[in-house]
Amino acid sequence: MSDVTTFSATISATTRNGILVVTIDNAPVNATSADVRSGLDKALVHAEAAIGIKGVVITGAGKTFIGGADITEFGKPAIEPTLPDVIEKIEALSKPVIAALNGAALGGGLELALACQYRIASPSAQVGLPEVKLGIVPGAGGTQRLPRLIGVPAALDLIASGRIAKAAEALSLGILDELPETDLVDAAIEAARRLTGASPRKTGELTAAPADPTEIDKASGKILAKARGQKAPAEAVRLVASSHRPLAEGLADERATFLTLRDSREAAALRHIFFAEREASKVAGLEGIDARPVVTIGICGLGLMGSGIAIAALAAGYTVIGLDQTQEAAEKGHERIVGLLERNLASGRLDRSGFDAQKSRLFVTATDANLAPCDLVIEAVFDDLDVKIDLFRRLDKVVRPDAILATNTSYLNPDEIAAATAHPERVLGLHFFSPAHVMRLLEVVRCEKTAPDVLATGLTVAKKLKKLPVVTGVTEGFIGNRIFSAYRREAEFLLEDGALPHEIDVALENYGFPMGLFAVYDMAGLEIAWARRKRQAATRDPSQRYVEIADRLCEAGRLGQKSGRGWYAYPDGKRTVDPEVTAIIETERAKKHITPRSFSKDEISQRMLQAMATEGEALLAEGIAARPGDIDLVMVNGYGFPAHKGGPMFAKS
Ligand code: T1G
Repeated sequence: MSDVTTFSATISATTRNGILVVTIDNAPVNATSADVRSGLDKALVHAEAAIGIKGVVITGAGKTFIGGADITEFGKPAIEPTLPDVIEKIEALSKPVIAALNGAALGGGLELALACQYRIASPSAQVGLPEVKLGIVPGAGGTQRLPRLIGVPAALDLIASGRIAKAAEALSLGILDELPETDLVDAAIEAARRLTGASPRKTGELTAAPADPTEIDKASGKILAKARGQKAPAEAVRLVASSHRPLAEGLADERATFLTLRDSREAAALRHIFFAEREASKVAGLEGIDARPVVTIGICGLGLMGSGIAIAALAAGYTVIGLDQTQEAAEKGHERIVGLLERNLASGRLDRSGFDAQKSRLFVTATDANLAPCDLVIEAVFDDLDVKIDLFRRLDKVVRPDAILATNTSYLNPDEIAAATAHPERVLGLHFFSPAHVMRLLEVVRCEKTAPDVLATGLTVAKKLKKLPVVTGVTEGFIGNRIFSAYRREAEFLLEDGALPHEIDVALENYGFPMGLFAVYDMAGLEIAWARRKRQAATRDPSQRYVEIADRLCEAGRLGQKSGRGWYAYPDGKRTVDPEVTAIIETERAKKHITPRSFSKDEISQRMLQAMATEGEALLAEGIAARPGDIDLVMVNGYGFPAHKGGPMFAKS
């Protein structure tokens, strides 16, 4: 076994056939930390000087090549050498450097590979420059070298969207040179030897053809339209579109832009979301608790929500047994689910074998007893307490005592449902967001009696369903709907105080929401909230401010877009400010002797933010939410809160 040279704690190398094979070993994702950069720098100096070394291969240990720069170092004093220093040394080396991508090469990882003379990858490798998703731009040459390698339009698509490309696409784009069938490092050594003495392939020395403005607009138009006030995507477009400049000039502009964006509030917000997503599934008290095995999932109620959950479960590899009230309803549910699978097949999201495999794991029935094999049953039936309690009591007689029962209820108290069953410790809430096969967010509701391993199972299943699980305690509306209710209440207070629906909606869209609250309200329909307000009327605290405007609208038959009128009018389907609504609002103000005043966009958005943050603080104080980041994740992933503002708790911090 050839001897190993250690250049730093995370960088070691062996020499094989005159090629220095450098391995980056910096768990968990080989981020280019200061130690990685220092070790690479020393290895390159050694390779340049050593007569016996003819070339260099750089590869990663584990399942990632390099997951990117070490974002935990952001905001701390820079430690030399910087990543651009290392990358410049790679490109300047007099001997060929080969990147052997054993896994994902993202951000700085791809930038390092781009400076190598040859890039080969394992079939599982992925490449991407996802920096815009962190509110920054590539800061180590990506916006300058990638367009030189694959042209401006293709580079724009990857950099401005931050999307990840699989190995085959990367090969066809020209980012990768080879996907060897043989051992990756052996093939890389072979490539290094082939390139020894050949004319060097230096990406930085390629010239990027000047970009055609129509190409730029085509490649970036959609992305910028979705940016909704974010700076990074537009800066990424600017840098890539001007990559025909001399390399040094482009690199200097890119680095300065990266440093400015890296220290921005927007980037801090997106890093907050990035780390919050990874914190959310670390639940106190579950360390060392194993999840129960789940192979077969029962789904009760095969309507829109149940079918969406079934699609997610089938895609995750589970067997699904769907139950509905009658065989006819069950068959209709089966049709609905297969229809969704066929849409996935038609769109290319599923290939034929995947479609057949998933369809073969779907069963439907109207007989409770057929749910006996289920390890987990999720109910998505009508949101009525008696209906759910009756169902869980029936299921108690059918499924094994260790099978888990999950309620998808949005507003009912899962503790009441659990209390009605024989084994309340096996009950938890899995609150999906509709459409359940699209929305990532999943509130995992820890009921009073939920056993730890049942909660751990909920989290494990959520991850397998490719959901973003956030644990919540039991309160009306859990985290998301409770905050949304506070946000809606504040909006109605603002109406009484002098603002109009469209003014509030414009302020929220200006802040970064994709749609204003009242427009969303009209789309969802006003009747469900009206029914809930009527249910609560008898027990409403008279000392609490209550706004009756929404009730007046509903009483006037203004139930939202479907009824043609709601907070807005919809002549020929177009959302339009309606003077009738303004008159209703003015009447309600007069009843309370309120003298209306005008509000600026900022005042409106700050009042709405404050209402959400105040409710969030209450959820933390009550132990319903474990950490502010969890609340931010729910509002960003379930309610359209702009991720580049970090969520209500971050935004008000
Ligand atoms: N820096 C520091 N820590 C990171 C990290 C990074 N770049 N990426 C992940 N981690 C941590 C993460 O917080 C978690 O920590 C653990 O690694 C496992 O992560 C100069 C400036 C690589 C696809 O945006 O997309 O390069 O919770 O659960 O599911 O131009 O991590 O264990 O304590 O996500 O296997 C650009 C971000 C950076 C990619 C692996 N790169 N990472 O997924 O693991 S900016 C990115 C990912 C940049 C340059 C610029 C994924 C992954 P803990 P994980 P995974």
